[in-house]
Amino acid sequence: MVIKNVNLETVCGITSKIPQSLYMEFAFAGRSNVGKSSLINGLMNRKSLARISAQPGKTQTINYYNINNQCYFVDLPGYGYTTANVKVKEQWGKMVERYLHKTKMLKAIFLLVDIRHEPSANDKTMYDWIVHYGFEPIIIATKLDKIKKTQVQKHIKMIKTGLQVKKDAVVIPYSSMTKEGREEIYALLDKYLEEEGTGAL
Ligand SMILES: Nc1nc2c(ncn2[C@@H]2O[C@H](COP(=O)(O)OP(=O)(O)O)[C@@H](O)[C@H]2O)c(=O)[nH]1
Ligand SMILES: [Mg+2]
Repeated sequence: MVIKNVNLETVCGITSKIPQSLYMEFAFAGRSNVGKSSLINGLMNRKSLARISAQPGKTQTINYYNINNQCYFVDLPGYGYTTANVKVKEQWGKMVERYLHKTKMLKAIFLLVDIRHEPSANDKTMYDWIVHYGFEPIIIATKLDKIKKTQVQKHIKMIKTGLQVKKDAVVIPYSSMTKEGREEIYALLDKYLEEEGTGAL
């Protein structure tokens, strides 16, 4: 996968119209601070195009990164971590639901969860929404470098159980520090692009 050109093309606010893209979209979802911007930067090979925020929950926009005029990475707004009873009325919920409802070019969704923790109620809700809209999310277990190698399988199992994923669901452990897991994600993206006849990145 060769990423030559990346460009933050569209930023959608709460009232903006969801754009109808010319190219296939790959969306990234997850709670604030899970490492979404870090993953997107890592995939784009840019240090800080997608902002890495010290203040969780600040980004309430949907950001479209044009990749090589071949596809988009869509950075969805992050949700809170601790809310026990999720109210779909929350801003992020509205935006994410509207996106899932309106987009026509979405090919796959990556759902990020922290490899250290059991998925939260919000993670589960997000997972269920994605399934409801007809997608089987690709789970990225972030911050792989924060746990011991011997603990990885146990934590992946915990995430699968917490989200009640299908048996053959894909969970890719990833670290933005070491970039472990990146090749696996590139391979998936290339597979989708080739399926559509777009050609690998
Ligand atoms: N150790 C470690 N820290 C990470 C990793 N990914 C993100 N972080 C840190 O977690 C914080 C939140 O990351 P960010 O990408 O802004 O999360 P976002 O809110 O989901 O976009 C930042 O301080 C990052 O440096 C990772 O894989 N390993
Ligand atoms: Mg972010």
